[in-house]
Parts: sequence; structure tokens; C-alpha cells
Amino acid sequence: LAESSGITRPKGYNVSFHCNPEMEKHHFGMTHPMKPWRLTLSKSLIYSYGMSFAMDNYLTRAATYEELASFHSTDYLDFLGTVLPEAVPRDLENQNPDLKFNLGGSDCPLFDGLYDYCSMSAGSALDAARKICSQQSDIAIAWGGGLHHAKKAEASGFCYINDIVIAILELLRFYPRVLYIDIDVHHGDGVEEAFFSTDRVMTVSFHKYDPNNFFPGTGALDDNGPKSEHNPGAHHAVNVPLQDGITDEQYDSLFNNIVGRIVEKFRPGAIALQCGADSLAGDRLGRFNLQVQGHGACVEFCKRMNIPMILFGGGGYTPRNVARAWTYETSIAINCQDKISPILPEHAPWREHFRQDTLFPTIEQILGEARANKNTAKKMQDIVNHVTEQLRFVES
Ligand code: VJV
Ligand code: CA
Ligand code: ZN
Repeated sequence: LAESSGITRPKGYNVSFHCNPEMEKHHFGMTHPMKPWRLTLSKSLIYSYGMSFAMDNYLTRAATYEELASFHSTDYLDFLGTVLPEAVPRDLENQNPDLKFNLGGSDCPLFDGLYDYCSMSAGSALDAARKICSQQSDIAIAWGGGLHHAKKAEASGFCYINDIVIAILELLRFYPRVLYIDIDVHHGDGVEEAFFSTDRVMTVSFHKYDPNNFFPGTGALDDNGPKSEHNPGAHHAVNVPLQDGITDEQYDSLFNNIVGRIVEKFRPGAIALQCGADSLAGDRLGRFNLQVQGHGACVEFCKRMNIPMILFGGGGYTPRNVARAWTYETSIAINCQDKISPILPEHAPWREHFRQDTLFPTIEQILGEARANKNTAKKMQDIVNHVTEQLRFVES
């Protein structure tokens, strides 16, 4: 397979792939948007292209309680580890049960094997971080991670354990400064909050921003860290609020401009890139018009900087497009994006899930008609100006 596809190991650097197939078997509930089996679909496409031959593949173990406790409170972990799905009152009388740690509502339901699911996601992310720290990998991929909303003692937005924070804490044992970048359509609030008061982590999130109508409602342009002058974390949170319908061209020019400036000023030793695929056109929850190429261009830009990097998954609610994006991004990591066929492999199991047989469906193929673009050139320029000004306060 590897020979026929022409895919070979990248020269001069190592890519590792970290997954736990047991994680993918969990269910949030029939109609819940989060589908762990999108990971199975993604891997199936990645393997069908023969990409596993160009990477070190690891089946990861679940994170231990102590590893989870590097970020989360033990009260929360103890509850998460013992609470049963039946524990939430489901009677019609009690529409709004008083949820402990925000667990058991419709966004963060209790389901069978919840604690295992969470510790597996964190286990893959942590394994990826350790391979970066030991310099065995230059790029480490953990598509099962990226659950950026989870807080120290609270579940939020389909996220229970913040595998990204746990992985970054591991990176900080080795690297003085880590840059976190988040291209999920939602604001990366949990990661931002966790590193709010340190200057060793800069966070930058690109997201749809509408405080009243889009989750989680935070991440305004001028929310940049603690306001106090004496707090080292001041100015170390960058937020890029966007509106419906942003295109590849606009997004990539903004991404390159902003991330380019941040890297130049902050000089991170490692990058953690959350690749939430709900920023793609046609996502069940998203609002943008990004194509697989535009989403992947962000990964390509980061890779060109030659800084050790972890690629995390995250959101993504139209599984066939999630699989396309994470397959294309895996190909970028191993530098075979120009070698792989844009036609999906003939022998791909699950081929019928993809509707079109291309890795790069057009907006018209995905949506019929593109969503109206509400992002003006002026607003884009205002964002660049604000970030440029903000970076004057970041010490290099
Ligand atoms: O907007 C919200 C919160 C509400 C309360 C709960 N209802 C269901 C929706 C409105 C205010 N939550 C968001 C959470 C988005 C999380 C995104 C996670 C990530 O991609 O950033 C990272 C993995 C939201 N948007 C849409 C839904 N919840 C939603 C939840 C459902 C649902 C349909 C939509 C839960 C269950 C079911 N359908 C059956
Ligand atoms: Ca984001
Ligand atoms: Zn999201």
C-alpha cells in the first residue's frame, strides 16, 4: 500500500500519531452533535491513503487520575469517576435540574464509560506532549484531543477534561514558552482561562463571536488577559472575533499575519494547535465558509515555522468533512499533501459516508449556496491593528 501510494517518511523529521480506538466507541446520545466515531472515520481515511507508513503510530493508554489532577480539581474528578448516567433526574417536572459541575445537561450528558472516554482523550494528548518533550517527534498528532472548553472543576460545551491544558503543562516542563492556537469555530475559553496569569503561554483563538447568540460568548477582541499591570499574563491572550461566512482567503491572510507576528515576538519553543473542524463550511454547528484547503493552510503555515508542534482535534459535527480535514492535515504533517490523490481511495471502507468522492468538495458541493459573508475588509484590518498594538506589550 505504502509503495503504491508513493507515501514515504518525511525527510529529516518525525511525525507521530496517537490514538485510542476504545475512545471512539463511546456515545453521547443518538442526536447529540458530538460523534466520537468521526475519529474512526478519519483514521479509516488516513490509513486508506497509506499515511500510517510515514508516521510512528502509538496506541495510547488512558491518563491516570494523577495526570488528570495536574489541572483538574480532585472534587470534580472524584465526582466524574463515580457519577452514573441514571443520577440525573429526568422527570418533566424538573426541567432544569441543579447540575453538579455542569454535568448531566444536554451539552455535557452523562453516558456509559464517560470517565474512560475522558481519560483516553487526555492520555493521547499527554502521550503526544511527551514525544515532543523527548524530541522523538517533531509533530505529534492527537485527533482525539482538543476539548478546549473544560474548566478546572466544570464540564462545558461537550468537554469534560481539558486534555490541551494537561498536554501544555507537560510541554512547560521542557519548554520555557508555549504558543496555543485554536481554529475551532468556538472560542478556546478553557485553555485561555487556565493560562490567564502566566506569560509562559500565549493563547490565540479564531472564532465566531456573538456574545448573545453563539457559544460560549467570550473572546472579544479586547479580552487580552488580566487587566492588572502587575500580572505576568497581561496581554498574553489574543482573540480574533469573526462573523458568519468567512472565506479561505480572508481567514488564511488573517491567520498568517497574526500568527506570524506572534511567533516573531513571543518565540515559542513549542506550538499546540487545536484543529477543530467545525470551522469548515457545512458544519452542523459552525457558521464559516472554510474549505478543507483553507483549514489545512493554517497547519501548513505553522509547520513551515519549524517549531515542535502538537496537532489536536476538537469540534467538528459533519463527520465526513471532519475526516477530510484531519486526513489532509495529517498529509501536510508528513509532507505528502502534493502526492496524495484528491480522489478518495477506491478501497476506503466507509466510502459511502463521503457523498462526493473528492477530498476537496467545493462550497457548492457542500452547501448548494455559500453562506453570506459578514466579515468586512475594515473589520479584518481593525483586528490586525489591535493585535499589532497588543504585541507591543509582550516582552520578547
Ligand atoms: O449553546 C450552547 C448552550 C445552550 C444550552 C444547551 N442547549 C442544548 C443549547 C444551547 C446554551 N451550547 C453549545 C455548545 C457548543 C460546544 C462546542 C464544542 C467545541 O466544538 O468547541 C469543542 C469540542 C451548543 N451548540 C449547539 C448545541 N450546544 C447543541 C447541543 C445538543 C443538541 C443540539 C445542539 C445537545 C443534545 C442534543 N442536541 C440532542
Ligand atoms: Ca477557536
Ligand atoms: Zn467548536
